[in-house]
Amino acid sequence: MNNNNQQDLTNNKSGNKKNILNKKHGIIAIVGMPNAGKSSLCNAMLQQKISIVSPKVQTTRNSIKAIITLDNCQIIGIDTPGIFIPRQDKILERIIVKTAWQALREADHIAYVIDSEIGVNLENQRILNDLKKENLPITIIINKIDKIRKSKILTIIADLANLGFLDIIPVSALTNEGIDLLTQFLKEKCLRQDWPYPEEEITDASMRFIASEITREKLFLNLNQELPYSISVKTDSFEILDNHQLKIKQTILVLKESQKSIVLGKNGQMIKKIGEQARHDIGQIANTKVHLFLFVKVEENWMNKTENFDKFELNKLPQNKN
Ligand SMILES: Nc1nc2c(ncn2[C@@H]2O[C@H](COP(=O)(O)OP(=O)(O)OP(=O)(O)O)[C@@H](O)[C@H]2O)c(=O)[nH]1
Ligand SMILES: [Mg+2]
Repeated sequence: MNNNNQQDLTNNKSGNKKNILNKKHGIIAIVGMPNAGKSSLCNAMLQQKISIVSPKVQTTRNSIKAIITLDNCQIIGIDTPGIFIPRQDKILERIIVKTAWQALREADHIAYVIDSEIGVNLENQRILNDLKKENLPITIIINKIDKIRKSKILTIIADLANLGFLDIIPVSALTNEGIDLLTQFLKEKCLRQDWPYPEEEITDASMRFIASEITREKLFLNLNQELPYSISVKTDSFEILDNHQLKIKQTILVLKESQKSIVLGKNGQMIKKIGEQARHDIGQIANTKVHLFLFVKVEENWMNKTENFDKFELNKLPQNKN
């Protein structure tokens, strides 16, 4: 976590101490279609939740780094939003996809995640074709193998070999099968000298940001269909109390009054449930008791406030990747 955290997480894995001769690191962009399990994989490799997960597509909107320090090596995995073809009039969709491609700029390796239930379909082929143009080494991760028969894994491996991919690791981010192997494999790919982050750091994201994300995850998990896509969460204040507990105030932005009513729920039941779940998870991650205050606000235009998004240079999006 970076210095804005006000509350720090530490690397909870043992065995990392002292072996600091010949330090090396690698920056690995974890990319793939929406819902392939990229964030779940990041969390599994790190053995700690930093990235939010839901069964809905487009859960991740920002790239976030998982810093996995193993012996002399720092694997920096960038969890990215899913890649898909965004609708031209949907600014948020365009930003999401742009963010994923931007992560490749700083990466020196691509880990491409395929949902094994989907396999090497046309969409995966299209993205892989585009990724080849980045001239970075690509490792393919076949995820969710707990859901399919072994014979299907072999078919996917054969399909990938036909496309010229040979570095293929089947895993399950849910059961952890293959995760150690994957981490060891990626470790071998790390070539750069030194470590960009201190040994105890596990992510570049602040606890403040993760707290907003956790609440957004609970909104994704509790609200139906399209509503989560109309919602943003911002942390207005983040205070460490004298007793080391956290006091956090967050605003949930929605686009219209009817959405506000749904988020609040009958007699405030929905917002209460979301608050309880978010408070629990933030507390677990920060390892302290959390006092969470949620407010719901209608801001018709939050998605289209271009001043928020200027840095994404939307007018410069390459046509085949937007
Ligand atoms: N059975 C099974 N489910 C998994 C596995 N990995 C992820 N999932 C589930 O797949 C869904 C999507 O997982 P995420 O990690 O949010 O996927 P993502 O690729 O980050 O999705 P976006 O951020 O929306 O692009 C969630 O319901 C996960 O619990 C796995 O190995 N096995
Ligand atoms: Mg994700």
